[in-house]
Amino acid sequence: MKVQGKQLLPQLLVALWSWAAIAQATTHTFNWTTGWGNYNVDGNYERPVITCNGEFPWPDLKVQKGDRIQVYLTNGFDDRNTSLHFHGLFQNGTNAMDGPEMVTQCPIAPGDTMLYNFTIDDNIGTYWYHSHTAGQYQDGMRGTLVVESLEELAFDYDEEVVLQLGEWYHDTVDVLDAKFMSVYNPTGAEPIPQNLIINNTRNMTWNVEPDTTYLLRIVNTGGFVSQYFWIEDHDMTVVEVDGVYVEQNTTSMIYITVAQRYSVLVHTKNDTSKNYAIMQKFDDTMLDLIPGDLLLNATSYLMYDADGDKPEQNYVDSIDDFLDDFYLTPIDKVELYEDPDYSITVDVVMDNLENGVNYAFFNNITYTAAKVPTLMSVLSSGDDAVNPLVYGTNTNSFVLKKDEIIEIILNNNDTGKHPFHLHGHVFQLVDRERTYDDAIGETVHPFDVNNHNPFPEYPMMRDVVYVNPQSSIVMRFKADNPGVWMFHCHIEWHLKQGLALLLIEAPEEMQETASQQLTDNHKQVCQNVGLSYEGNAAGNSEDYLNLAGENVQRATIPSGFTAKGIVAMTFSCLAGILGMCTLSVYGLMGVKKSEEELARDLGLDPVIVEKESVGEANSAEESSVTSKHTKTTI
Ligand SMILES: *[C@@H]1O[C@H](CO)[C@@H](O)[C@H](O)[C@H]1NC(C)=O
Ligand SMILES: *[C@@H]1O[C@H](CO)[C@@H](O)[C@H](O)[C@H]1NC(C)=O
Ligand SMILES: *[C@@H]1O[C@H](CO)[C@@H](O)[C@H](O)[C@H]1NC(C)=O
Ligand SMILES: *[C@@H]1O[C@H](CO)[C@@H](O)[C@H](O)[C@H]1NC(C)=O
Ligand SMILES: *[C@@H]1O[C@H](CO)[C@@H](O)[C@H](O)[C@H]1NC(C)=O
Ligand SMILES: *[C@@H]1O[C@H](CO)[C@@H](O)[C@H](O)[C@H]1NC(C)=O
Ligand SMILES: *[C@@H]1O[C@H](CO)[C@@H](O)[C@H](O)[C@H]1NC(C)=O
Ligand SMILES: *[C@@H]1O[C@H](CO)[C@@H](O)[C@H](O)[C@H]1NC(C)=O
Ligand SMILES: *[C@@H]1O[C@H](CO)[C@@H](O)[C@H](O)[C@H]1NC(C)=O
Ligand SMILES: *[C@@H]1O[C@H](CO)[C@@H](O)[C@H](O)[C@H]1NC(C)=O
Ligand SMILES: *[C@@H]1O[C@H](CO)[C@@H](O)[C@H](O)[C@H]1NC(C)=O
Ligand SMILES: [Cu+2]
Repeated sequence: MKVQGKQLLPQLLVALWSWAAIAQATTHTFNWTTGWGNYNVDGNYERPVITCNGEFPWPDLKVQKGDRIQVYLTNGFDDRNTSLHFHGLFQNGTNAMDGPEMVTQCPIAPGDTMLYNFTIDDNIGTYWYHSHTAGQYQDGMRGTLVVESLEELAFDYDEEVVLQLGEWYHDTVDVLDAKFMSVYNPTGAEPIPQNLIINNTRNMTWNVEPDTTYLLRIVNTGGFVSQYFWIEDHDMTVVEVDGVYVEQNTTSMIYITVAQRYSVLVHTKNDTSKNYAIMQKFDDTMLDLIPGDLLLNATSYLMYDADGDKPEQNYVDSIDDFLDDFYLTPIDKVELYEDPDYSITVDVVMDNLENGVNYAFFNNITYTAAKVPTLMSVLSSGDDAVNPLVYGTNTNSFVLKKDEIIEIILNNNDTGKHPFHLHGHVFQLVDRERTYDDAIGETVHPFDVNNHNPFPEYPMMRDVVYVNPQSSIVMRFKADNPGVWMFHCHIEWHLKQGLALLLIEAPEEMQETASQQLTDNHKQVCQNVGLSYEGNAAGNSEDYLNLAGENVQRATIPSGFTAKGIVAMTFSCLAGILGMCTLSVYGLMGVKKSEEELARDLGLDPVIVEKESVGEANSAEESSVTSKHTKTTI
């Protein structure tokens, strides 16, 4: 191709720029040790939180694209394992650095140190990091990560400010978890947080300059509830979601699920005489109960005049006017991936197993971690690596071929919203159907290939999307990143309940790639926690197709006794004859009686039990408490 004179200069500049970008790549090394400290985060209660080198909050990181990060993470706890995941980073060629325990690594034992060592080559924008073990990030083990780039952005701003949103509990996850995953909580009602927090505090003040454009990088590092976010009388122009730059879209309100990120431009006024409210509001449809003293709206302060009055809470006419991220267009305009090579359909169901505890299922499987981290099964299984059986029958593993277009059709049979996250990729959200509301008698609407919303020409891309109640979403992505990638609900309670599956992407290529091999440190972490780094899901390194002894989920409840029955009966106990009934439910699990037999033993008619329970739900509502699950499951 002939290069015209006037094109030469830009080309030279690009060449110079790439040289500069490479020359400036930096290695950032951190030594982080976990621990506990007492902090009063919301200003209402001091409680133990997870610290980094004795401090809280954890550091906010800012790096350049191309930089290397080396984190020496030392487990400073004396009674629990840990791990670290950098949310949204593709870890292209370094799957072992992704973090989820028993997926890409062994849990880090107390006293042990793991080195997370990777470069950030394919990501720009707003990210975060967090423990991927046992809900630890809800106790504070999380921070933000901004990846900047020398490449020119499609927008201008004067100043960049990070804003971390979340919800906060007064109890630690251990305490909440014991009550949550329990026969006494048969509906799987999630613990209700005490407050919404912002930048790890409440009632925050943000002093701003007039006539200034701020790039606000908003990150929801919470573990449960989505939030509405708005600033009184100030528009926000969305320019990035989850590391994907988008065509500008101006709105007065955003809706942000846990783990999502939004970068917005906010231009301040010239007039500095008035201060304005920064508002967060719980999406209270996600709460099973709304305690009378729970503040659904949290107010912070946008201060033009630091000495002026703090604004009152701001009310808006409707919270339905938030920007629907489905309609955003990535700046890169990646066309709809048509005709997927492999389509996976999963139904989300919440149900009880034999122990009476409520679990979450993709189809009929509640994710149950293998005995060997799944990545290590990939690397050690040779030709068998392409056989999903190697990864166990209870891990929901799907083997993907290199560069295929993958589609995930997710039907949500549950009455709640769920924010789903895929590791290692951003995906196109090609459809999100509306809510089907059980309160008005609507039932589950699985995705219908012959009757759905039109797919966009340039679909929205991001790494966390929510699905509406009793509805569906369809996602597509290209399998261009060999690795074992977890796809899961980012509500930590639901992840604990097993709402996860694994995508084993191009396993053969992983075996052949030098950068995908385990480091000595990686193996050491396994040895120190007493796990093997070879073998199939059952830990068998002789016969990779023999799964004898693998971890499996609890048995299903005895036939004749439906989950609905457990819920009805336990609920009626909670409402009335407390001790006796819960004991009876416990008893049943061992005895394996039918629903009818149990009812007879209890001197109850199951039909009557159900009717009574509905009555309880209604009367509960009247006393200012609403209950989503009891209304729908009975
Ligand atoms: C991290 O700790 C190691 C060993 O204690 C030490 O050699 C190193 O200098 C520390 N690095 C940083 C960046 O603090
Ligand atoms: C925020 O304000 C509430 C209500 O005045 C107060 O109870 C709480 O302690 C404050 N929290 C912080 C962190 O300032
Ligand atoms: C840490 O992980 C190991 C290996 O999976 C496990 O045996 C041990 O129970 C875990 N420790 C705790 C406290 O959960
Ligand atoms: C991190 O990985 C790079 C690339 O493999 C390697 O050169 C470097 O030595 C590693 N860092 C440490 C501290 O081992
Ligand atoms: C929130 O915290 C981050 C990190 O500490 C800080 O850089 C930022 O300025 C804070 N945001 C506001 C609005 O104060
Ligand atoms: C704000 O002030 C700047 C500089 O003083 C001026 O250029 C701009 O037009 C003003 N904007 C508005 C909305 O009045
Ligand atoms: C919270 O904000 C919404 C939206 O402005 C408003 O409708 C609602 O009344 C507020 N709730 C409380 C308890 O102030
Ligand atoms: C902005 O979002 C709205 C939906 O909230 C959508 O209708 C519109 O097409 C979007 N515009 C752009 C430029 O993305
Ligand atoms: C989800 O609901 C649909 C519609 O009722 C039903 O056909 C499907 O079997 C359900 N899926 C599961 C796993 O129960
Ligand atoms: C799920 O259902 C399939 C097909 O019915 C069956 O083969 C499989 O064993 C079931 N898995 C579990 C964990 O129950
Ligand atoms: C991973 O890197 C390869 C090139 O080495 C590239 O083709 C692919 O698109 C990358 N994948 C992601 C998810 O960035
Ligand atoms: Cu969920």
